[in-house]
Amino acid sequence: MTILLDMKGWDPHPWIAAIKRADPERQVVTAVAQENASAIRYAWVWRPRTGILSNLPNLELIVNLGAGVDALLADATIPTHVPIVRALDPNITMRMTEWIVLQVLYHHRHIPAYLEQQRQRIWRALPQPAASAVTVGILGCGALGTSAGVALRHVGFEVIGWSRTAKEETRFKVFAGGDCLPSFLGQTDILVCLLPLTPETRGVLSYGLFRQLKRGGALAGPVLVNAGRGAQQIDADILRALDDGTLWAASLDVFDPEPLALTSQLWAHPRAFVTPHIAADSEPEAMSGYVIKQIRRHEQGLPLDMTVDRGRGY
Ligand code: NDP
Ligand code: OXD
Repeated sequence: MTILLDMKGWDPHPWIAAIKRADPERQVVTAVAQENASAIRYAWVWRPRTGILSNLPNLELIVNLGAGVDALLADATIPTHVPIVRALDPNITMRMTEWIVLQVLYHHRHIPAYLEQQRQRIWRALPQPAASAVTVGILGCGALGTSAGVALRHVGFEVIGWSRTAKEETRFKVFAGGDCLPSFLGQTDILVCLLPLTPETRGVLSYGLFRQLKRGGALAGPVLVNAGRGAQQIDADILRALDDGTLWAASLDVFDPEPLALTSQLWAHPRAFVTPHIAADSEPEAMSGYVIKQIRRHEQGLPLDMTVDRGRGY
């Protein structure tokens, strides 16, 4: 019942230690060799090396150690008969909710302007609308979008969402499908993107979309918050929209490619706020405990949470 751990850009040691604490009997390897290939039953991966999962004869489950599976599914060699689950534990969900609420409040409460005023020793109150006068529209109402939306409602914002399929029960109004997108955008003051990256969502955050956001709302203009994936946004369109007033401000955690190029004008734009893909990090201790529980469920023949639908791409 060996676990293969393969993570691009992450130190495996805290993960190995956390797995050992959660399940001391479990063997963990970080490379595939002739003598261990047949013992590997589980692969825990984050952006795995291309081809590493292709020759494991007894692989039963692939665990993606983050919410987004775009990098994993981009590897055409991953075995098609092995189920994939996303390791989406409450820890990562709450981290994302923190980041989204922080960004929405950052713009709503004029933090960039007050930081500038503080630097200049200016004591001046800016007009402050109530949260209830502002509508946050969330693109992608899955696990993360729903959690963030519920938290924003508690703070007092109006919240609406957009998803691919219609929902029977939702905690806030959710528009479904492309036909409803204009009506969703036309009501949105602050646009939050928590979509997975798929062929349909690539490049969705474009100038044409920004122009459909609500005008004349309680804020100085529409705001974009993106923590989905960088390839969903067209950076040149964001800069153009910020410069001509189509967007008032933007908070961006994801870029394509990452890290964001040193030459990008987004770094220095006065109304762009950039973070280095840290909205919701996967934390080894919390996530290993969660994944080990999933594996035990699998070993007892019980259904798994958060299985990935390869056809949909998320
Ligand atoms: P889920 O799979 O739970 O939810 C995805 C949502 O997007 C669903 O509501 C889905 O609709 C909707 N959706 C997908 N495709 C479309 C489409 N073409 N049109 C309209 N709606 C669509 O994902 P999560 O909430 O768990 O995660 C979302 C993304 O957040 C991840 O894929 C990842 O890219 C990103 N992320 C970023 C992190 C960071 O640190 N910046 C950390 C973690 C995740 P439906 O409900 O109908 O299926
Ligand atoms: C994720 C991420 O998808 O951190 O979990 O981007």
